[in-house]
Amino acid sequence: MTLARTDFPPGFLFGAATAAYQIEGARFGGAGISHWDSFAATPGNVLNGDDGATACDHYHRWEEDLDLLRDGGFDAYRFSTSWARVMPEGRGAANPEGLDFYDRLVDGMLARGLKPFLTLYHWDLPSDLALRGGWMNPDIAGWFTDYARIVMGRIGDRVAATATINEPWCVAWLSHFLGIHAPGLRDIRAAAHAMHHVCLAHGDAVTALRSDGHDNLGIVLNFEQCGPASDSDADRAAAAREDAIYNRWFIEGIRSARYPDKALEGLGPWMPKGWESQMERVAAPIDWLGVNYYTRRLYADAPGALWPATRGVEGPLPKTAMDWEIYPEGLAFFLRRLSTEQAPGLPIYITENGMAWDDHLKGNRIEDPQRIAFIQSHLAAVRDRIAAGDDIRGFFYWSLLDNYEWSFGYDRRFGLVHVEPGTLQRYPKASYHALSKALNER
Ligand code: PNW
Repeated sequence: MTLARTDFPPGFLFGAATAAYQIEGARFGGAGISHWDSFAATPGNVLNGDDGATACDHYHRWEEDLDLLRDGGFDAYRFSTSWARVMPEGRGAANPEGLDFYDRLVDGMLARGLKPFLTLYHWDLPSDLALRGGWMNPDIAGWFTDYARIVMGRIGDRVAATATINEPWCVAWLSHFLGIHAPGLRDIRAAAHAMHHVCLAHGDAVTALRSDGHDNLGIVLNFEQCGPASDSDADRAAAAREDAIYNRWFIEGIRSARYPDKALEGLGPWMPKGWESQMERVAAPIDWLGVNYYTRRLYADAPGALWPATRGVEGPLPKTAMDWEIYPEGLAFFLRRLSTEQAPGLPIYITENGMAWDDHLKGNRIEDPQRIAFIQSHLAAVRDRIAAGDDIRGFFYWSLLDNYEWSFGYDRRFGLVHVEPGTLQRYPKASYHALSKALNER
């Protein structure tokens, strides 16, 4: 890696990210069942039928994992709390063992000089709430706010920054329209309701947490460049519809108290009653924005199909093991658009960026030059946007560990650190050492 810490402003934070269900292991220690437990147990939903029952066993190996971050020279760690671990039924009584775990984890970060970046919801919805309609039920705004207050009441005094929700596009659209994630629905009305309720839950939680005296509150959004499959007007319009759903709905709702008209063309008829009068709740002021960026996708018009009436088309660029095109220009595009048009003045952290690669242990080592090049090219995009004046405060690699990649199970590996199936032993990859070397140059 030719870029180093010295190419970034003083105070710029380098970190790595994980999420509870993907690494901890689930359904022990007093935790309840989440909708990912049952989704994964249903044949056909997840590659190889993998689930998060053991995952990386981080719940028992967290000290070793935090040591990896400290030894690598990282400044910060982005992690999430599991709602079902904290409140087994989603509402009502908290699980003391779960809260104690996160309390120790945060103290462990501080003891190692790592800034804790908390995400309150990274997809493991308690199953009892899913049975009540989950994100389709407007009551989720209250359920989520109560949960957020309990977590923050316990660890909010020691976290550096707090995000309400990870990737609301995935929570709402991928899960209720595309059917890829729990609860696996393909229903435009369910999706429209979830698209709004996830914004309400975010806004209400921010307002409540702020009134409890917490600060540095934000949200983590995912952005994917939506390109037209051809120069035709029809394909350009198709890409613009996807862009409105994916890259505009959430940030424009939160910053301008308005969802984009282009998305309402399709979702308007399916929205929950009275949504227009609730936009001020969505638009509660936030202190920072987390940007997750991986790739671009090309879209063609699909006339006659249900709105947004698009079809993904394979692009020409080199791809990762997810079949995602490697396209660092897209990261620069979003940083510029956010900083100049959609959210001027809002500090940005890159909260996820990384790649899956089919790397394997050879002896004790993993050579992953593709991942090193990926990190390098995306960091260069960040550096260029900082030079252009964007207020970007940090970069978190996804992910610290090879982990449970949702519908792809353990088959797709994003980690800087390999986790050997079976033994769960950790082996830092060449990319971990390269990034660590870049960070230790001062
Ligand atoms: C993000 N898509 O998920 C998540 O925040 C992580 O938990 C996940 O491991 C990581 O990216 C890598 O996938 C996404 O289909 C999952 O467009 C799917 C999509 C986007 C983001």
